[in-house]
Amino acid sequence: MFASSRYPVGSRKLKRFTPRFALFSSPVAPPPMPRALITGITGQDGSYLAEFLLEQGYEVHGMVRRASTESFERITHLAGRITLRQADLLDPLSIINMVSDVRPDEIYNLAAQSFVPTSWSQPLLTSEYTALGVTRVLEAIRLVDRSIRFYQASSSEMFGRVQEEPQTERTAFYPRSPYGVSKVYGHWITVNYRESYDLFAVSGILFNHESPRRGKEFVTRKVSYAVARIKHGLQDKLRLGNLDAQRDWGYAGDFVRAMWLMLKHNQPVDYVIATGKKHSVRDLVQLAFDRVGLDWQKYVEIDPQLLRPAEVNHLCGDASKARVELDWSPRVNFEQLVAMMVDADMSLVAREKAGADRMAQ
Ligand code: NAP
Ligand code: G4F
Repeated sequence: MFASSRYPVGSRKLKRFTPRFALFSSPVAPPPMPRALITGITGQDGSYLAEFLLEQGYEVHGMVRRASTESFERITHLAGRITLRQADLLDPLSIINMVSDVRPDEIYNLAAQSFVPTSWSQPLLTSEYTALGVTRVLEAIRLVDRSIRFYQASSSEMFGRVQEEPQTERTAFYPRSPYGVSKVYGHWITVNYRESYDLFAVSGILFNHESPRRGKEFVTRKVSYAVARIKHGLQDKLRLGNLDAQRDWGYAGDFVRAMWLMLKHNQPVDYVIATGKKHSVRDLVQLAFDRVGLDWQKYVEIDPQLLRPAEVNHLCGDASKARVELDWSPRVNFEQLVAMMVDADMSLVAREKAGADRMAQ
């Protein structure tokens, strides 16, 4: 069914990608642009993926939810090049209408409640977005057009209390948070719709990936932003939780390329995407403070309130299958990533400080 063609034989996709012959002038008209719909386009990954797909010649549509204040900072620079559609993961009809209007070739389902600690304070909302939200998008595909290719943003958090080291596509899941449990549901419902309805639906099991666009509540960005503020004299302490936790941290720009490669592949297959190297939060902190010439031990304090009810102590992925079958490998290493984030926050804080100084005058 999904064999060698870019899209399933006999599907609307094949027609979209087959060059059509013009009547008179040029012998071959260019193929129509492939069309992608990204849920979660305002998030870290959504913004990088939108940029990447535009570079690949896609027409890009993004789902945004209604809010009294817009949170479009990560995609402002793409204004005029992408189309935003209002819908919500909680509202099935809004998703069906959006998919029906856009008629995408590919859907990347990135929208979720993605912050692990919030999943303990809002477990039901987390399951609504992060678990059931996936079924709502899959149902829209099933009802509107089964030839749409679907990417689900699965997570290494599903491995939780890890059952083997490193983790591969065959490692058993043991989630440790309501977020992780919700992602396991999203993962298996994607597999189930692939097997039940013959959808081209794949799940990318992505390990932690970061960037200067990462939300400031996640540990990498919390550290890089605090380092910049301390260096600029705006803050004197950084409070953190578990310094011993270890993660396999990669660069978000590298990881969104893997999402696209999965949907371009000739078979719908799930992949682990990771760098294969793990570092502790302590390593992260030390590197980040070193970058600006400060001794981290003078500034970091442990706040027991930031410890989690159930911790994922260490994660490290083996992405060999993606390397062999998708020709994917990361280009940015951990040291480069930390340097990139600290440097970006040093510039950001300098601009914020200059703005505050101007306001004070
Ligand atoms: P993020 O920055 O937190 O972005 C989440 C996105 O989801 C935002 O655009 C948010 O919109 C949207 N969203 C949340 N609830 C929604 C709802 N009810 N309706 C519509 N949109 C909603 O996350 P990210 O880091 O880019 O991650 C993208 C996806 O990959 C997530 O599913 C995450 O769980 C998963 N993942 C991330 C990593 C990682 O290390 N980054 C690793 C594995 C898996 P607003 O702007 O309106 O809030
Ligand atoms: O940066 P984090 O909050 O990311 P976490 O929990 O690993 O989740 C991220 O990666 C997942 C992939 O595995 C995604 F699915 C998920 O959506 C998200 O993007 O925490 C990383 C580690 C944890 O062990 C945490 O306990 O850092 C530790 N940590 C120590 N002090 C802290 C802090 N984390 C945060 N957020 N804040 C702290 O002060």
